[in-house]
Amino acid sequence: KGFHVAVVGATGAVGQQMIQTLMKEKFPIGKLTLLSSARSAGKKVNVNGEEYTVQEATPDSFEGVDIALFSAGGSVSKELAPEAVKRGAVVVDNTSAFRMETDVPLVVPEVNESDLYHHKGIIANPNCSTIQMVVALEPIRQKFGLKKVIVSTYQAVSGAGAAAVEELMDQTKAILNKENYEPNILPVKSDNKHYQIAFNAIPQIDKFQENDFTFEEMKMINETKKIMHLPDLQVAATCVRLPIAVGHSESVYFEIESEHVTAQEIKEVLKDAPGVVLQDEPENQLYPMPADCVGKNEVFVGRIRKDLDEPRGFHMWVVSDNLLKGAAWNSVQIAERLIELGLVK
Ligand code: 11C
Repeated sequence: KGFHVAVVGATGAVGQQMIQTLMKEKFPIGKLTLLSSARSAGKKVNVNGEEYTVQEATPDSFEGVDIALFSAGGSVSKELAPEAVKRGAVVVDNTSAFRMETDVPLVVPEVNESDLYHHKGIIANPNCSTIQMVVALEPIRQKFGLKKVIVSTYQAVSGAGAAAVEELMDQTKAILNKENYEPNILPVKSDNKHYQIAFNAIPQIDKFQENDFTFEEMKMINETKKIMHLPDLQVAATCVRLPIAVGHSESVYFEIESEHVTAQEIKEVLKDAPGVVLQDEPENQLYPMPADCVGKNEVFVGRIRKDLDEPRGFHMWVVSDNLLKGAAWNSVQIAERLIELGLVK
């Protein structure tokens, strides 16, 4: 049978990719319902040549829905995900609303698929920059153990939504044309100050927390420990926004438990790891770059080197399409796994 699938946030950067991914993956859809906040309701969306009118999401929108993919912001999820569950739907939520709740599994299928068995209606999809990092780290942990991770990110503006991509494009044109412009979205729409992103690097993604890390950095730290079931893992992150439309990159330093492991052994593990494409041939200048990963589901890893001082330390470069593996594809993949494991009614 086909499933009744609802996409909440259907007009957003991630929602659009969710619809395309459902189609590309030939997801077993019996009925598709496209929902949004009141602001975007009424917009038309074309799906495989068929025009859908996006409806305002209300509790009753979820009557008869089997699987609901949410990506319309944390407050929409907080209000409506429990309503969807009450009406019998399984929710895959792409916001940070429920990620750290103990009875909500936070899932990256390549890493902790078995956590799906404990779901109580809501499954959280992790933050994009966390997902691509744990896909690369988990196979290394399985073989060699993992003690410490220090990551610096180089993140695309689409992580902040479609309007941020528009801001980058408009600003770039304005600067090239020597025209005036007023930044008003990045780094964080609701924060006090806004800065130029074109031809710049902004070391702030999401709001600052009391400990002077940003919320994006704390998401990478806390979500990594939860997904990998390593509460004592040492993790630190610095998250930076760059003038790139799509594709997050990360410089990851990690320390393993085992000694005497070579960079070649790390490469061997990643070569066969699920969801990973190894692109690491310095002699041929082969390494991952965001421009090459747009539209692809995998996580690309390269620049693997052993640290010159720390015998258990390594460096690697990890790139992925933040809207696909970082969001839409990971959500659809969770939904596919739920069906295959018999966890959707
Ligand atoms: C960004 N990582 O690049 C953020 C976007 O918690 O799902 C994803 C926010 C989230 O701005």
